[in-house]
Amino acid sequence: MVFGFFWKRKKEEKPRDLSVKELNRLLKEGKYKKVTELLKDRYRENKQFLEIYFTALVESGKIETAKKLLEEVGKENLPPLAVAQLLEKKPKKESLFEKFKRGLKKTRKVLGLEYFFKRSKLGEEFYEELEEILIKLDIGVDTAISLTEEVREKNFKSAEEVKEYLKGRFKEILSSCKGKFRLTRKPSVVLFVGINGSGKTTTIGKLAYKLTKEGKKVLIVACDTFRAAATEQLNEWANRANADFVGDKEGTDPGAVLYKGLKKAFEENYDTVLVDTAGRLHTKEHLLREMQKLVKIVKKFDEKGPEEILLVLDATIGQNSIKQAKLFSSAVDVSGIVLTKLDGTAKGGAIVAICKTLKIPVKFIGIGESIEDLEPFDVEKFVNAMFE
Ligand SMILES: Nc1nc2c(ncn2[C@@H]2O[C@H](COP(=O)(O)OP(=O)(O)O)[C@@H](O)[C@H]2O)c(=O)[nH]1
Ligand SMILES: [Mg+2]
Repeated sequence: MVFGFFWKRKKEEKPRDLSVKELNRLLKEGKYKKVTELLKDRYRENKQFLEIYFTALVESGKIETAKKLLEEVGKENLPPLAVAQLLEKKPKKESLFEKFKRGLKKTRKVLGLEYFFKRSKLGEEFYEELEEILIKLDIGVDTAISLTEEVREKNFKSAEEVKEYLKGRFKEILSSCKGKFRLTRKPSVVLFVGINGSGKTTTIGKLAYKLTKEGKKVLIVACDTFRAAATEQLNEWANRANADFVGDKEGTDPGAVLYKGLKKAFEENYDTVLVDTAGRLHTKEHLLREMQKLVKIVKKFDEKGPEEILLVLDATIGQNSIKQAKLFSSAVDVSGIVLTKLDGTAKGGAIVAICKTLKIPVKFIGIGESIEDLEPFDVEKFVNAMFE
């Protein structure tokens, strides 16, 4: 430790005494803001103050300040756990492309896409491995085989050329699934459907956050009344996203909750209504009928029905999600797909199979569990992030 770092306190100053014990107690109670205030001008007095101050900064999310301090004094002078925690936090200003890259890290890393295309020799072995990689990407076996065949016939000179060609082909295929999420009505009703665990509730929270940040007045309606925890979880997301919330107790008729929510939204001039639904009922038949019933109720308020019916699919199950999509599409007019958990899978290519088979626009992708981890699907950025 550089001793010069600590200021010598001037004699005439007689600050209120701060005991390390008291500060640690405040930390324990989670009063991080208070601790940072108390130590803001005094953390240089001794090492304990410095450590406590740094921990409080990290805990309270003052990432930039904490990083500056880390740079200034070095990690050897700070509590290792708090340093680790800080380093794990995502950089504040992540560009959209960086975000996509983070989201597709697994897809890229597990398959070694970055290295694969750095090879110098093209030959039988290369093409065989290429086919295998494309199959593992989960773009669909047929597509994997036919793309490999195409590449073979082109007689490219380098792996780099192959990569560029494939990127182009992926973009071509995916361009049929471009689709903007643009709400035009007031209120716009967005219905979220999908099986349990696919990420509906989380996606609603993330989307609500995006919309309220744009200044929209957002109402979230909890029609998954099958489980009590579902309503609670959604209510929490609504709070975090600064959206209003309508829900009822477990077992209430989802239609009744929706009616109540829509009435409020139409009377109180909301911009957007995000409707969460159950992902599992007693039978599939029952579930699909329930979705149809909810659409009918929306039509009582807006004869055109929901402006969007978004089907939420879990990317980690890869192409299996196609079956789910067909199931829901058989009952309601799905207008878009949200593909979640892309960050948690190497099957990022499944989007190609989904797109080819279903031709339903992908409106958003989920690339993490935090509130900012939802992005509009951008074909260019997506494909580039997958290969780079
Ligand atoms: N890693 C990751 N996890 C997600 C994402 N979206 C949702 N999840 C997680 O998936 C789980 C199920 O999500 P939930 O919204 O409750 O699904 P629901 O049953 O469809 O409402 C939760 O643990 C979420 O945190 C995502 O984009 N990435
Ligand atoms: Mg849910």
